[in-house]
Amino acid sequence: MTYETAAIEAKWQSAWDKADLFRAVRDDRPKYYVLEMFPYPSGRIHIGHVRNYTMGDVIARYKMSCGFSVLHPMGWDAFGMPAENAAMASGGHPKDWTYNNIDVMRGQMKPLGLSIDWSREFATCDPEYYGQQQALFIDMLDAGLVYRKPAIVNWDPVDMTVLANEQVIDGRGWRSGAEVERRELTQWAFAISSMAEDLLDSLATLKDWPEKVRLMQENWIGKSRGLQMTFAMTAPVHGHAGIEIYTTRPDTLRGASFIAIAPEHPLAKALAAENPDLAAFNVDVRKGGTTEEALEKAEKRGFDTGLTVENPLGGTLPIWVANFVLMDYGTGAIFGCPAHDQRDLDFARKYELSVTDTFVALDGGTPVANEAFVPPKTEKVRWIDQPAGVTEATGQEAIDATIDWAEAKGIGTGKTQYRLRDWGLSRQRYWGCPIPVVHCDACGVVPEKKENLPVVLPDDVTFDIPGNPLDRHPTWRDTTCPACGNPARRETDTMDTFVDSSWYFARFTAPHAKTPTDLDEASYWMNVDQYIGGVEHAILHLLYSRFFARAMQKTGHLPQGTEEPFNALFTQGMVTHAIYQTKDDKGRPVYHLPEDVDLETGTVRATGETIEVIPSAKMSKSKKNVVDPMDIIASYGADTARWFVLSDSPPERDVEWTASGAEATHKHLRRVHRLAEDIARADRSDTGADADLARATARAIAEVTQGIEGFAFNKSVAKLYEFTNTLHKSDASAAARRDAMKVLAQLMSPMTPHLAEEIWSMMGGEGFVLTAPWPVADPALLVDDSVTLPIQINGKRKSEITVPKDLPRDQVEALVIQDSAVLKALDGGQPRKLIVVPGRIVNVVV
Ligand code: ANZ
Ligand code: ZN
Repeated sequence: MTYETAAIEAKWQSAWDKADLFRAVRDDRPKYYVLEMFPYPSGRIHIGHVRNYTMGDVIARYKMSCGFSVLHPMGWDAFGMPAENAAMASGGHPKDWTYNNIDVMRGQMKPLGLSIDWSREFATCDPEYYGQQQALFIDMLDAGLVYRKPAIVNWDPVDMTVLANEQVIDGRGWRSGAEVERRELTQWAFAISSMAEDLLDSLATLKDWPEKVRLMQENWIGKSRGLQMTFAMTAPVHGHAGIEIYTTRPDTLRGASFIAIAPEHPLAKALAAENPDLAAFNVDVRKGGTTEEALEKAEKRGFDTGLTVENPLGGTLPIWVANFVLMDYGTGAIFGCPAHDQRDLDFARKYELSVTDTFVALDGGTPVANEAFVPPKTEKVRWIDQPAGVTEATGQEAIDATIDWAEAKGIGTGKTQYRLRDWGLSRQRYWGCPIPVVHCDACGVVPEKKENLPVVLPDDVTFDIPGNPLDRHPTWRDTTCPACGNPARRETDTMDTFVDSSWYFARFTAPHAKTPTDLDEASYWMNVDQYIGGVEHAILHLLYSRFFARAMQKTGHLPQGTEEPFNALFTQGMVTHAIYQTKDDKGRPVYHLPEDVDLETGTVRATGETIEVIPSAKMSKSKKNVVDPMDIIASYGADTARWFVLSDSPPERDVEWTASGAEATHKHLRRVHRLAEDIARADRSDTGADADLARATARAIAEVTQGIEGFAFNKSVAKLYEFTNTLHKSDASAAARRDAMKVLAQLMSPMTPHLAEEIWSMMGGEGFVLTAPWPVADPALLVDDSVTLPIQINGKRKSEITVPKDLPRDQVEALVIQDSAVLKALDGGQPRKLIVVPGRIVNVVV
């Protein structure tokens, strides 16, 4: 028989299904919950998915073999813009587009032979799921964890619609091309910043998370200690007697040359009411979108109010309205310090404001013109007329001293501040979870009654005109008030799709419960023991999930001990592929499909042009370097695809897909298959090599296991190659080789489960290789590597001793004093000195 991948893989997949091996059941085994970040149903699975799910599958299968009751679920992060965009482009319905894609992708995932409990599958756009999300929302509303507040959104003035950040391209609406404006709307927000401190402190407990992810979260939460300080107005205006600013660099106070307030600052608004120029300025500078990037890039612009504040260090400072000051951070007002802040310097140069240094480097180095120099926090510098009186001090010392000084003078207070803002969740879109509240003229905002959930999205909507179709759907939008029964209006905003993915891991523990979770099930299965996904989710998704776990505890939907829902996190690298390119006559790159180039000659087959190879690039359709996992499965089988994505590179790094690598992988698996057939037929008597093979087997078990446990699958794969070679060359007895082959099948089973089952059955293994207990290496067989140490007595070589290589020093010593030559020299006494140089020599002084 040859290695018929299609037949073998289909056979074992249906056998697993029939035996219902992947259903997560509660029993007396310890539990293990492994989860890969669930996919967005974009249309087809890509090779990156294959790598992600294969890694999860290795862990899941390994843990099953180790005797755990494993939960390994899969679902679909199914709401979001692309479905609406597709509907707008092709006239279809987002729901059809989404569920069709799910069917296609599920169909592509099944042939991979993943050990998924499909009975728990759900899509976040299933009313059963989002109805429970609505219930959770209402409970969070009761608990004060979600509230309404004014927020700034991107407004497309031509399409008359709110845009998501990703729909703003270079400051313009993606469809209309119109310059985007910032508008203030009342929006729902989750009170995530109220948990900032806990979300920060608790990062330290996440020992099995990548350091870089913890650091990214820490920076995102952005704790800083600064000074909140009031500058008295020279003359009060509109009831404003002073301007309160927030600074993280109070040490630079002496360099303050102006005050800048946000266009949305109450004083700016009050002044704009009677100053049309300022009103126009305030509107104008809010064009171009709300993204941090847009704000960062925008040119610094200001409006001089003509007003001033008193500077506590003497004189006055002018008050400007500036586009780079944000209303929702700190106090919405700053003092500008051009010498030490680049933004302030650009601003000061533009509007001819003064620039005053507050320190010089100890070596007397002079500041660079037009380049702001932030005082180093940890290095000493010499301060000039520092208000708190410091002379030579680090930035941090000067900051602390200035805060004390301001507090003593009664003009400010030290304040800890977080960069983390509350999470605005309202989206003016159709394809999302409806926010389950009703607006009533008499009662205000009223949550929908739980028995009326889910608030289901209406199907009869059109996407031919811009805006949110829910807004123009009267029979859905118009309803009655759950409190008073009078006519009322449904909230037409839907939830940010990040909400859907912030608690799905908890829902998997009881996917059909009539409440968001079933506490009993959640207590059993939570936490996720191993979470695996892309580093692109290192900040928002993980932070939101950590917030939701806490919120679900507060609202009684998760038990204690789940506030950090992911015990261990692994972020995997990408699968890359070379780009093959030539240049056209204008020097622009032209990309070629792999099948159109001849790699031996390095030319384009059709034209003979020489290609340039850009190695290991991110796959992209436009660069023609995408490999379709379905093609690989069709030509080589799933096991080849699985084995390849695990080999060559550590899982956290990128792995480059190459046709030759795939070919070599397949050849290897075919060889293993043939070897198994040979061994199954073999009937040889003992040759004496059995002990060597047993030792090689023990070492393979130990190293493959270590590789899996330590997320170094590439090392496990490398060891399996080596062990296969050993087995191939071995002239041990038929029985010994059969035993070794069975172990090889077991060790390969997490990576190439179909081939492993096939071999297991060829070897007469009982049941499934998956359910056979994971092999254990005999420790005695692991310490076979021995060394021979010469023994010197009083400097002369008198004897030698052979010991296992890793034998601890004290055990070597114990053996040395029993050596006959040593016993003789000691003559019943104790050695004066006994020195073991591990692996080298033993010196005895008598
Ligand atoms: C004076 C100063 C001098 C500042 C200097 C920086 C450097 P982090 O550290 O990221 O929290 N700031 C405060 N509120 C702001 C707002 N609403 N919009 C825009 N900028 C604002 O940032 C804190 C610093 O950002 C503050 O410290 C303030 O500028 C500015 F050499 O005050 B600083
Ligand atoms: Zn009412």
